[in-house]
Amino acid sequence: MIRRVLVTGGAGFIGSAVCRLLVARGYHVVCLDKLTYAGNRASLRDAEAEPGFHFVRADIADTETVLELLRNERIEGIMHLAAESHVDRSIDSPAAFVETNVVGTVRLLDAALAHWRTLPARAREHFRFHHVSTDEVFGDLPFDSGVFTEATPYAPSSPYSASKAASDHFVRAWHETYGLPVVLSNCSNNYGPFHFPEKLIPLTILNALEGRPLPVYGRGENVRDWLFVEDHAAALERVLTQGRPGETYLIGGRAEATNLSVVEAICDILDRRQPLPGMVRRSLIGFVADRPGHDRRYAIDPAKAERELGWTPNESFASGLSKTVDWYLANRWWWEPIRASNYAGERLGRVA
Ligand code: NAD
Ligand code: TDX
Repeated sequence: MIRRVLVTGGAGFIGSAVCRLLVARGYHVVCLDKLTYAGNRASLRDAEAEPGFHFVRADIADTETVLELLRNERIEGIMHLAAESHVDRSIDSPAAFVETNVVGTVRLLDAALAHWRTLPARAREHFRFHHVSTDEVFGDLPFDSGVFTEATPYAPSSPYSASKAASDHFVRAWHETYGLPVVLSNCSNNYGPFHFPEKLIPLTILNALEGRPLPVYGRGENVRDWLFVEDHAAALERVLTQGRPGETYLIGGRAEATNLSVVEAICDILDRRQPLPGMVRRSLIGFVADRPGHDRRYAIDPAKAERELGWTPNESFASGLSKTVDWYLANRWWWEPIRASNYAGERLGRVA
């Protein structure tokens, strides 16, 4: 049984949800994070209050430091979430995505393999390297048909998704070539508390709250498949503990929505919670130049995860979105410093 887990990228959006969940379930959690612009110890405030939690600031590419940590902490499972995660930033500066998502993952695999090889036979059998990946590796679906399954061929469109595709391949290669017991999961778009406000949902919530313009790329017709972050974290624990070595699991909430409908829904929730005098927030919506290489539609068939892991989400998109808006309204302490000094909401990812 895995009880001692290293979570990389644990100060990020999904990683912090994973740390909170694992600590609450009694795991010993070591969080390793470089604290890039997207990493934030404030997101770990609750986890840090628990005795079973330990934070280390380090780069996944620092093989020696990671190996020492794996040995000293007697790690039994690695959940690898550290990454550059924003598609628009990958259009502006792709090199950082190769550095962390590809090279960093390979260096982390090296450390994991060196640690795993020194374990006794039984511990080797139970050890897992879990790579947390994205449905974007499968590329672009037509608007009117098709879903991603574990058998869908890789066809990434953006520098971000190309880097995640490459890291998936390296993780699988470490299983096939060296026997490292890996599991992979590819998830659809997450949303929820502690989401960095460069992504569509938190950016829209904060801009709409402040009565600022709401930029919708193209005509807002692109479709994403949304999953509440705590449902994803619960799925990840199951992949780690019940997933079969060498297997991939697709995770998603069967909740497709066009970007325009998501932005409109946020406007309507905020108009009910905090009306702006004399205006409806939908009037803030503006169509702006499209994202280059913008995938039209993502949609996950999560049947394998449901069947083999017994996982289903708790939140519908409507209930999760409403909870998320309420969280941003109640947690200015978390996002006001980010908006003031880290990222104020300017457009990213336009090709000149
Ligand atoms: P995020 O950008 O919020 O967090 C990433 C974290 O990784 C940050 O804390 C950052 O400081 C850390 N990090 C970055 N480079 C590092 C390095 N070299 N060494 C150590 N730490 C480093 O990302 P997120 O949205 O929480 O995504 C987490 C993972 O889940 C990523 O691998 C992403 O590809 C994947 N994923 C995300 C989504 C989504 O909708 N957000 C969906 C599917 C999969
Ligand atoms: O201002 C915006 N206006 C807009 O219309 C922004 C920031 C985005 N969009 C569109 C682009 C996408 O179609 O909204 C959709 C969602 O965009 P993002 O929030 O940037 O997410 P996406 O590109 O879909 O990628 C996310 O989900 C998959 C995460 O950032 C990835 O890390 C994850 O792998």
